[in-house]
Amino acid sequence: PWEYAPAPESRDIANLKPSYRMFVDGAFVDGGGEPLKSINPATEELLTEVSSAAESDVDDAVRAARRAFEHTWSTMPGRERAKYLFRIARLIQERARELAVLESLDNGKPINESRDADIPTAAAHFFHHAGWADKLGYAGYGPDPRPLGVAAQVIPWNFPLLMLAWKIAPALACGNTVVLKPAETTPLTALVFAEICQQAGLPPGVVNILPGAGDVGAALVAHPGVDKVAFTGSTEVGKQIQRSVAGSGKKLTLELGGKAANIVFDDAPLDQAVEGIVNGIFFNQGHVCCAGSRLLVQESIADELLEKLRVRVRTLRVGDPLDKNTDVGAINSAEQLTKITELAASGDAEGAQRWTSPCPLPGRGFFFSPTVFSDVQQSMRIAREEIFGPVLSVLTFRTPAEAIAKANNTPYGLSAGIWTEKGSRILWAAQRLRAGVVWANTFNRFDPTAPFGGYQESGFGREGGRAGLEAYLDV
Ligand code: TXE
Repeated sequence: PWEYAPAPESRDIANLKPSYRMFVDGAFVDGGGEPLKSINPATEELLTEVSSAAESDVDDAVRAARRAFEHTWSTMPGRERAKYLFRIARLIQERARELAVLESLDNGKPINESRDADIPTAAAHFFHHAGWADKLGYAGYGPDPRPLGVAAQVIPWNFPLLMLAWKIAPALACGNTVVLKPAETTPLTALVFAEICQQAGLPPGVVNILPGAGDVGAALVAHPGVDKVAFTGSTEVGKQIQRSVAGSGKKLTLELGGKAANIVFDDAPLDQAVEGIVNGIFFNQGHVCCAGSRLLVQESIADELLEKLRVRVRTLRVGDPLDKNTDVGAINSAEQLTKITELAASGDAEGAQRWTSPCPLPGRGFFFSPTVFSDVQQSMRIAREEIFGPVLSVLTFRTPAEAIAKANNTPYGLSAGIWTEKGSRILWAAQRLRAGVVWANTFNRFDPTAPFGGYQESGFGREGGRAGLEAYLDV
């Protein structure tokens, strides 16, 4: 084990404050809940304190959003809403360095990921949706699609600012107002986003940010003043929310867990596939709903591919999220580390072969070594349950039909990957895989123009592109 401390200047770059407040009706205010303690997962040190909402704050925020919806935002011409969204996008770009460092401090993800993926993609979502705001009549939903009203949005901790952008940008473009609850372990960039809304001159009440734990999320989605609920998180909580809004007339979209198959056929370019497998499961410590957590490899090339994979995984650097050379950062919380550790132990107990990267881990903080399980059977927990960590389960297949059957043998259906040189096989497989996204000879590619969402227990509704607008419009 080795010790490190984050560079002291990182707190200054992130503009870290001793405390943060909620954002309601255009102002930063104290919430009535027990303040959240924000921990740096890479050091276990206290970063800052964040005011948390009580039930009465939920009511205030929903009322503010309703007033803003009725009096300013829904009646404003789309071209005016577009100007605000463009301004927000540009301000995210201007404050990108601050946001990236803050995201890595709060979440534990490597700075090269927050810098090159999270923050620029968040800005891209606002640019993309700014473009829609005055063109909704051309979106294919009729000449005059209407906004729904007040959107209650609950997001997870794995991509804090990016999930916020996926939720808020389309809602605003379509003329809705928003009350968003960030995850309890990662509220900080959402509150900087609130500052950006102020800087952009967004009318009060259009965006409200309520930090808090699950009880705040539950009160928010159940509030009678809400017209639309959008949730990204665990399948378990997604089902609770589905029950909570049942019969209320609220429109609902859910983006839940996954157990994606990354399928490598015997004709695949292996070195390229290895890069995609590594990206698929070790990007963001595997805290990715569409992570390629099951590798399905054709039996004839399994030994060769696994050897190449181990050689590559050995080169991954695990550790300080603020070091630009780090590939795998910290696990977001002690709870998540416990979950990963327990699920990996079930793999040992059920007879899978564990291989662990030899990279030494820091002596404190929440870290988990990149891990590859081989000899995995479909019945094992590590083949069925979402681990949401840097743990890959390797299964083999002999025929293409067997690959599809194994890939689809899951209650989830968010994403899948195919590696093959044959174009016809890509189309054949994509038609048969029950997954919202199928990547071919690549993985984890995101673009605001492309719809993203699941089948089965991975949820329903799409985010991004023209299809994503439907979730925020009455058509
Ligand atoms: O999720 P929760 P957790 C999966 C992943 C992970 C597991 C648990 O497998 O290991 O879920 O993570 C709010 N009503 N994913 O416990 O609890 C909560 O405050 C309304 C996959 O963090 O679902 C947070 O803001 N809201 C996933 C958000 O829901 C409630 C991303 C998500 O937390 C609530 C995250 C309630 N009753 C975890 N209870 C993905 N799809 O990417 C909690 N929340």
